[in-house]
Amino acid sequence: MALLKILIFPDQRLRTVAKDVLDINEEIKTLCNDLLETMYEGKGIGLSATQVNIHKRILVVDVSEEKDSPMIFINPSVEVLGQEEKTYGEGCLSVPGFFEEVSRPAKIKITALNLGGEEFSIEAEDLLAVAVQHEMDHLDGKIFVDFLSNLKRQRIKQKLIKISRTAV
Ligand code: GNR
Ligand code: NI
Repeated sequence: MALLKILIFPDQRLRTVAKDVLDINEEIKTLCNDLLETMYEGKGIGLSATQVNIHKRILVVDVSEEKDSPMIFINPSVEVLGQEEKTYGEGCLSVPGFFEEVSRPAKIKITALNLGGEEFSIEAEDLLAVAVQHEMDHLDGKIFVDFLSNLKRQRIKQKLIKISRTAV
């Protein structure tokens, strides 16, 4: 097990579009475990491979209270169910210290591969739907700040650049 280094906005590597996983081998299994460990260490509810500079279509989430329900999605796809949208105050381990309201489809169906290479589908709403859509965006090079006004995004960017300059 290993903790991975998380890229911080506005790092351009966060803009990379991830590629499908072609073979679920030991390297991929280790990566999934390392993603979960890194997510738990960062007190996150989700993490994408993109955020640790590995541009493969893998995301992990755990939205449980007890932090005992890890979920792994390989090559995930999302289908929106219904028209309802919900707004949630989102944060991101790649945008530390900032929380902003983002509106997204309330109910989705996720189809993905598990570590055994088997396809599965689940329906999600509430925090799970938010987290999976937030992570899916990362795999496509998108970040939640993209949904904010240019002014807000610019302010967040300048503050994080300043912090990264100050930190050693
Ligand atoms: O830990 C996280 N919390 C969170 C809160 C609201 C909406 C999305 C998230 S995901 C985030 C972890 C993260 O950055 N995943 O990419
Ligand atoms: Ni994020």
